[in-house]
Amino acid sequence: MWIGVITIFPELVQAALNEGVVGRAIRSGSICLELINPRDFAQDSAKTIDDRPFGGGPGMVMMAEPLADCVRHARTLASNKGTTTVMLSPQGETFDQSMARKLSEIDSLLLIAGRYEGVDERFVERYVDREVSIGDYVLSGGELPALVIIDAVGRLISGTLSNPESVGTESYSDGLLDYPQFTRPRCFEGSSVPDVLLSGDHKAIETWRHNEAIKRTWERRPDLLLSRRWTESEQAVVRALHQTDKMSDEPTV
Ligand code: 4GS
Repeated sequence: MWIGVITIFPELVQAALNEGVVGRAIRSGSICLELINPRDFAQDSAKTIDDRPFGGGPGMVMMAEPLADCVRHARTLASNKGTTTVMLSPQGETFDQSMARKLSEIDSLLLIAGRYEGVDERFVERYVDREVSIGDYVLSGGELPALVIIDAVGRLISGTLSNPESVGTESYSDGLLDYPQFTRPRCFEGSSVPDVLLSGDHKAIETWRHNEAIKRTWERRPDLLLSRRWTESEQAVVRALHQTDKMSDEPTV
């Protein structure tokens, strides 16, 4: 997969992508990463890429022309087919695991990380396919959101994870939070590992983990469960939760 990032801080983006699973994917060639700096496309000797907003107000706005030149250049670098151009902004659709899955299937992705108060809307209208937000808060730049997308998408690309099975069993992949994990030692500060995990009974372990995942999801993120059809085991676990101790802890949604 080809991934381009348009940013005035390419060193910031590069530094984060030298490490870990995605760093390895870049070194191995599963991901081809290209960083493009709008300053290189500025039209004056001062390399200006921002200007004051028409209509007044605080802060600066990124100019349309250097960004447009940047995108046109980036598209010549991207491999063959059409590039999907995504701009990171709080005005976009909220990023989630299902969007990550869909983006991981495309051939080439161009991410635009803005700075300042915003980006000239005429550039957005003409060059951006979709705006994506990583959450309802305001950051100082689109670089961290771009890195979030690259990380979530990059680890799904084939040849990236050494154990492809772990993609399928983790949080959100089936709409549930993860079950609790334990490793050695068996006893830590007086607290021991649940017996079932030491039983060697693989079927019992699988059932326990699935039930724990449902419990956690119901207690911590009821919205995730309520937004989908419930399986038999989900209904049973939630019913049992209510019958035992904590009717008072029932989430209010
Ligand atoms: C986000 C966000 C963001 C908005 C960038 C103000 C600098 C900043 N981008 N998800 N200008 N949240 N962008 O806060 O994507």
